Amino acid sequence: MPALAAGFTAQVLFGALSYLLPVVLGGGPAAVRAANTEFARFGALRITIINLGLAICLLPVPSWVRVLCSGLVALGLAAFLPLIFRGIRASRRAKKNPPEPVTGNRKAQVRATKEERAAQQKQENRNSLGLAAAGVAAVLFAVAGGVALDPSATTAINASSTSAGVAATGETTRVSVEAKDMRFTPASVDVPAGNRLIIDLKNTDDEDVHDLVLADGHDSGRLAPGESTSLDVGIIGSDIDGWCSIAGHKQMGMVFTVNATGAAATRDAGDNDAADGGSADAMPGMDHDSAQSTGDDAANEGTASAASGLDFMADPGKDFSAQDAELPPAPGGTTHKEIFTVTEVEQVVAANVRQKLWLFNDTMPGPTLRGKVGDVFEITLVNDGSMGHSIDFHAGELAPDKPMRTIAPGKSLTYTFKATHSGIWMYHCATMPMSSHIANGMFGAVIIDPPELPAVDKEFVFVQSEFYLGPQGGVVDSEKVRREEPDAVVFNGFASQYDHEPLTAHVGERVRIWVLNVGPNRSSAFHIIGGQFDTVYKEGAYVLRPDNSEKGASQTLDLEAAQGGFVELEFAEAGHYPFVSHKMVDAERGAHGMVDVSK
Ligand SMILES: [Cu+2]
Repeated sequence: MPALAAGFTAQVLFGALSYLLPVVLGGGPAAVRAANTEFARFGALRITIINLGLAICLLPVPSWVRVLCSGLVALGLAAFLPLIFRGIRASRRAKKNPPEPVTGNRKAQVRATKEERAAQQKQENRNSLGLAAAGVAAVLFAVAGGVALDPSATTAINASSTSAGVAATGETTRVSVEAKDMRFTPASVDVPAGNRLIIDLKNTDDEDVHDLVLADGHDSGRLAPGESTSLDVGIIGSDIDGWCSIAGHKQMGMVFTVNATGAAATRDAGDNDAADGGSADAMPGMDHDSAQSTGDDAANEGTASAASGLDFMADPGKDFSAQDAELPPAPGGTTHKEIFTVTEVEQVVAANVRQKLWLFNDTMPGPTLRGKVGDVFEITLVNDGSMGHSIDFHAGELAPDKPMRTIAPGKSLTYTFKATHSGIWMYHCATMPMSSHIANGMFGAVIIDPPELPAVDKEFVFVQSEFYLGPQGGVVDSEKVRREEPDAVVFNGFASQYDHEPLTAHVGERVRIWVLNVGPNRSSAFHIIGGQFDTVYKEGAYVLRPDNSEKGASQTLDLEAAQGGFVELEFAEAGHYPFVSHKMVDAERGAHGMVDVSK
């Protein structure tokens, strides 16, 4: 800053000198003009270089650019000194040899001189323009040279939003940060305002993918387990919030704070921590605003939720076909081998609503497995996703350590379990945060028939789950999951799908309906309007059998998250029988379907 002030002062001083000196030297108009000609030599070039150079030095430019530009400015100023001597010499020479006296036709001569001067002026203007252009070119050359000397420093220019008004100190703060177990360690860094910050980030997690996104738009990109990168944040002028943008990781507490220390430091605009007198320390679940960064959360933030397009009555279109709810009998054999491939695919989840789901074998719910007590299931899990995933089968009893471990993208594992008990069992991704992984589609059912399960005319299976919609085409909104505010509650992965494509049955047929509630947060109250259940099996036991001595029946199968069972009934007459979760708000947001019963 003092150098800049000196530069401007020198310029003003030299400017004044160039006008005063010729007058002081005297010697008539010719002498003054002669001195002026010398003082103005390369004037446009010098003025352009000095002023443009000084202006660039004022910007938050890389230090090499500042060095080269200030060098140019100094040269421009220094060039005036020899011109002063040349001016004095020219003035003296003009005084010694005064112009010849005026003779002949004075009028004609004056006219000729005027024309000459006009032509001369035109030429001078043209020269000045060329010189000014040369000055601009010289400064641009210095800037390019400065950037070439230190290319990484240009990010400092990008970071001007956070460094605005803070003079660069020329110092660099460098910090090593580890990403592991839903935490950044350390979770914050103190940076003297004006310092450049470089974060050396390493993902030391065994299997999960992480990144670091800052509120000012800096983004490390996704790091696979063991991978590392350096994030040049540029000049730090104020505090910056950061977080891992993999869906749900921020909600798990994976947040990071850059604390700008020193008098010049201010909180980021829009962050009221300081105003509230609260702590600016990183806290799980704190809110961040950013529309610039990338990643799951960023893709969700600043964009309208796809929930605004929800219309449970809307026709899903002629291409729509409902998920097959009919359940085939258990296949023969006692060993069931399956490959479950985790994919991340965009699918329609309600009329006009698309989400990027995380799925087992591209379906929501995942494949329904069925067997008998004592059967062995050998599942190969392949992670074709972009982050860590895993699987947990409630149908097996085993130590979760190895089979339920999270595997990185591209990895696979084999999960073998023996079905020791009957029931309709949930399976789901067990990678943190499970709420988001389940809500985004990673669940399914394993049905183990109770021994002597009577044959029926028709079996259906419904898996109830909740949608917490991100933007159109985006992933689950983990904030809504945390607040337990689902946008839709659905059977078999699509809102109200069996209203659009009703299931069918005949009067007098015995119908068994298996229901699994995977949540992740809400309970279910399965009810068929116009029907009564004479058989209820819930969580491993018959609650009700036909022809019981009490002559009792049941209206609702109540299921907490991760509970399941089945009901049986016969429809009394032909008609349209809606089925719902009798938690009415859920029935009104997608947990609703229809059975068309005919004779
Ligand atoms: Cu998962």
